[in-house]
Amino acid sequence: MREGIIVKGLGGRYEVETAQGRLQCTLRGKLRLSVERVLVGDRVEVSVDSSGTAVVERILPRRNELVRPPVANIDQVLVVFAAQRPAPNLTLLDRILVQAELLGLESVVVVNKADLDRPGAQQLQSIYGAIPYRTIITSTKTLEGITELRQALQGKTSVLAGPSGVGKSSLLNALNPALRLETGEVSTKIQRGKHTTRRVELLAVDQGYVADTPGFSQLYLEPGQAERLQFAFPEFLRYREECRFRGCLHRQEPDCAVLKALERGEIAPSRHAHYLLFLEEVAPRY
Ligand SMILES: Nc1nc2c(ncn2[C@@H]2O[C@H](COP(=O)(O)OP(=O)(O)O)[C@@H](O)[C@H]2O)c(=O)[nH]1
Ligand SMILES: [Mg+2]
Ligand SMILES: [Zn+2]
Repeated sequence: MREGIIVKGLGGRYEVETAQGRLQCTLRGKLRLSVERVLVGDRVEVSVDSSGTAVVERILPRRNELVRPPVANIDQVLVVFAAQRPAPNLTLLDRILVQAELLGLESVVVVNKADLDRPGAQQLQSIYGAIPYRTIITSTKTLEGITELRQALQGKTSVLAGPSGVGKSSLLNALNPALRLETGEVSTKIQRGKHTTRRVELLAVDQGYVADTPGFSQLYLEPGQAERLQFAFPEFLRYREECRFRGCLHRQEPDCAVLKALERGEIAPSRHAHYLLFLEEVAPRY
């Protein structure tokens, strides 16, 4: 048996990366019939017979799995935004970070296109670096930050998130030119995006993998999860014990330590505003 990782799946055929190279595999019948779907990112055992036919025999236990995009065994979410063009949408950025927190995934924030707006990039870094999220300022034009990004991806499986046009594919090309991913201007890409559905594929980057299929832009919170939401804002946690009321939702309660920290400038106003926005979505006040 050889062990490997599923990097691509198409029409019942799977590409598995092993220490001896890539194998084109089919699935053993019992795996085809099982309710559990085989996912990109799954670690598997493959048998190879004398004629060279490779078959996935077994899926090794999964650490985690994501529904959108469908990937297993994820280490982190790489949240990419641009300093400009398109201007950063912090509501969307926070939505993605909250979703990652609720799934128990680490996040790395990348502020790309620093060549277009360095002060803007630094401002984002000061907000998100303080939370703290590892925040990397990059530019595919000047190659700033590419070495640090490489280090952040090393040996991990990452899922990309972030809007169209921020430079996700350009960054992957900068890390591994052999990928030759298509890049383009925002307007043309949006039009094309309507007509193409891409499959998830794990791209090899520095002994790590990146799934270049953005998902993750919606926040799926069940109504009634209002109390849970605050735990997705790591910078709130050190204050909440000091709130006067147990179950304080840090909206306008008296003696709320989170609101006081906000007033002192220790919590970014945009972060608290988005917390309130998301709270309203999961627990509308009448
Ligand atoms: N000025 C500047 N433009 C960039 C940078 N990175 C990417 N771009 C451009 O932004 C556009 C969108 O890039 P792309 O990689 O396709 O973005 P994606 O949709 O996130 O994959 C392309 O025209 C790129 O040339 C950067 O660091 N600086
Ligand atoms: Mg792209
Ligand atoms: Zn409070």
